[in-house]
Amino acid sequence: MSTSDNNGRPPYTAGTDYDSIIIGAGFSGLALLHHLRGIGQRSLVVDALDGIGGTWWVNNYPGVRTDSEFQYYSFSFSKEVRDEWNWTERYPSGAEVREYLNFVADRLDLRKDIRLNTRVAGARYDDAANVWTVQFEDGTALTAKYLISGMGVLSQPIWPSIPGIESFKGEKYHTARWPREGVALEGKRVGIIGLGASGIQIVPTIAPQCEEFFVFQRTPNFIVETTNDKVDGARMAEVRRDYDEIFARAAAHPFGVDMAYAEKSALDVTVEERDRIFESKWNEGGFHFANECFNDLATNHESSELASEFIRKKIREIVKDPVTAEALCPNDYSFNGKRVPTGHGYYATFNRENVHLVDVKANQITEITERGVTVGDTEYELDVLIFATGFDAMTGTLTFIDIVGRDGLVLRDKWARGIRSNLGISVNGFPNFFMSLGPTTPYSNLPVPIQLGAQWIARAIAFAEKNGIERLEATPESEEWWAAEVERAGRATVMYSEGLKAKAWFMGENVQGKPAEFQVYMGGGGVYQQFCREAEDTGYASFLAPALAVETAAV
Ligand code: N01
Repeated sequence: MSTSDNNGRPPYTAGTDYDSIIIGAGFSGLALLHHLRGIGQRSLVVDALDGIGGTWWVNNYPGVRTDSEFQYYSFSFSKEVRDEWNWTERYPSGAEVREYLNFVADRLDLRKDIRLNTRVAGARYDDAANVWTVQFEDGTALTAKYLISGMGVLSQPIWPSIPGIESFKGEKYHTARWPREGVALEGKRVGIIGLGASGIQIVPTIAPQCEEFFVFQRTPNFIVETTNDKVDGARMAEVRRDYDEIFARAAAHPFGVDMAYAEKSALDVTVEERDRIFESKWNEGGFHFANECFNDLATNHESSELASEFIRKKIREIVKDPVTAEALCPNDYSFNGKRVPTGHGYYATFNRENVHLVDVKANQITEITERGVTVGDTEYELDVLIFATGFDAMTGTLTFIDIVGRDGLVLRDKWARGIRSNLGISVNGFPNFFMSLGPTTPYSNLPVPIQLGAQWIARAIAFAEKNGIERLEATPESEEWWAAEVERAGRATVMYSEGLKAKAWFMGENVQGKPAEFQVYMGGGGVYQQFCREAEDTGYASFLAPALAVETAAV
């Protein structure tokens, strides 16, 4: 039941501290807070960190920057923010994205409803009262009718289980927990384990500072290099003028980017034409290569392999030592088998004399000692050891804490049998619990589904409040439908077989013991948004769990 207080403030849910509690003060939390305010909700954002920015606050390792171009790596909903914020680089640095998010928080006056340094221990739903109690690690608790996760998709870091990891006496860092004050690397022997999107950004950035730099590589990535041009006033003005169109195109695009659609298969052109197209998109850099060369690099194995061979050729051209070049070439899986990172001089870094690639695929790391890393008979002595070993993606933050729904059902236990949700937004057994970027939301440039998801959740809650619907909760049928669609769409791509071979995080394969299943929706952002619109158009029928469907049918 909603009431309003007598100070002219928006309505609030009687008997609770807030209407909604949002966990996470990154892109998701800010968008959710803004849009929930817009429908009159009294909301609180809580975050364990000591600053605003979520993933961009905590991943402050050297070289961190977006893999997406600035014009679609931001919100489109606020005219004030759009008019006043100036991006300075084609691929903004992590520091600039952090500043942007703080600017958003200030400009939209969000800060007063954000509580930092507040770590959630768990949350429990009380069915009789229809209230969520959020328990904090300091022993305090708050209640709300709605609980919304904006905890991020790649936020639960993984430290590998290498024997002796605790014994290392030098400095040890994870890229996702990099010290805010920075790390002095000059004159030091440095090692890095992990070469996904995080590792490949830090490697070229710190290589000039290290005395000796040992890069321990288990699985090489296909990396598409790029250039990072400055964004001037004229370019900003152009983007500002077209912002709505840019966002709309990104929202319709399978991967949430504003890019052209390739019309041809890589198999339908001559060898010369194929090379010309690959070359031109390689020169445009970053995600342009994966998205704009051909229409089947994500769906046809032969085409994906042709792209793989083109990148292998580039690696051999850039890296002077042929043995190192060969070791950097992925041969066990093909292009798109791992999330393809955008490089900033990664391959050329291996031409530096102080940089040594150590192939730990065949000859694995046997242990970490107090002095360094042992591979076979060789011990590499190090002063600093960096882990860029990734995350328990998509589900990790949600299963790390106890989220307890109806009848004591724990989300972690429910998902141990396989991820189930309706559109990655709502879970049966967890009424009035929503997820921004929940597992099985699109594999995408993320600010786009974050904004659209926050707007969708706000409209759903507004609809429920207006129509006296007390609980929004995925129906069991919708969960089975969505799980089947996620599986169908995923298996239609090369990401399925190649992702399994490459042990990609999007298959859950990077975490020991995690069942192999799609963690994201591979059917495309535009298709996903269409499903979300359909759910809305049917009065959220698939979010009204059976007992309630009857009760609300007359609304
Ligand atoms: O993590 P990853 P990430 N011995 O899981 C290695 C997003 N992101 O943090 O492949 C040796 O990709 C592991 O090796 P292998 C983006 O979506 C975005 O880099 O399992 N190596 C792999 O090389 C990205 O995809 C941005 O053989 C071990 C690495 O650790 C996602 O986050 C920037 C090992 C983990 O790579 C994750 O990226 C950063 C071991 N025992 C991240 N254990 C931007 O957009 C693990 N590895 C800018």
